[in-house]
Amino acid sequence: MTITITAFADSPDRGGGYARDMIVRWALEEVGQPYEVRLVPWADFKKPAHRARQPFGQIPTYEEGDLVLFESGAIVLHIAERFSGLFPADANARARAIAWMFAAVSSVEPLIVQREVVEYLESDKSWAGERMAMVEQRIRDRLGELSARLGDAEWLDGDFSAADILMVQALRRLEGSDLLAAFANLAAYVERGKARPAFKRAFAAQLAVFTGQNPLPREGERAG
Ligand code: GTB
Repeated sequence: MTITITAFADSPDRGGGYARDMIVRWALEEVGQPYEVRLVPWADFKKPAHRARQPFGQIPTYEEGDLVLFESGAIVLHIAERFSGLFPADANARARAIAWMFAAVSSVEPLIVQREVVEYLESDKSWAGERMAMVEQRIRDRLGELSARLGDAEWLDGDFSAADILMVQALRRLEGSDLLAAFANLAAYVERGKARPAFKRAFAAQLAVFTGQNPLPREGERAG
């Protein structure tokens, strides 16, 4: 059954793999499922046709037969349940992977998003400097906790899972700041995620929307 996702026709990240279709692309690449992409121009985001797929008029969405899903975390959860490769077989390990998925989207990423809010939407306010210092300290504290838990493990809980996709993508939002670099094991964790062939294919596919060039071939396909 054909899987179709939505993505920005004109992504503000200029193909940097930060827009949230990247999460869905990466998950689909990990499980080896081909997908089609419906590119949504800015003018169509809040139109009824797109809101029928995504009530807030955002990307990404996921369509598979009669199923229409929104929220990147829920989409990755569905992909991990539907196809093998992103969840452990053991029921308890799977429950822990789901807990880490929630941790990424509700305990780590919102703090990081706050920093972007200050940077992009509040920087002209008289209190922006003070607020940024507070927000960055909260991020440092949370990263310290995450770093302590990760220790020298490769992934969050045993083998690579759906949770690592969400966590790596959340932490990638700090690329270029010294906040991530201050925690060597977290920076290395992000690099491990980015080194995965599935990440590279997803990244190339997202970048290709921006550059108009063909993405990397998927496994088993010939380049050219
Ligand atoms: N909770 C939802 C989910 O996870 O699916 C959030 C979806 C969301 O924020 N979508 C954004 C969107 O559609 C795009 S990804 N925005 C348009 C709108 O709200 O009208 C967020 C994003 C956008 C841009 C960058 N960037 O330029 O680096 C990074 C991330």
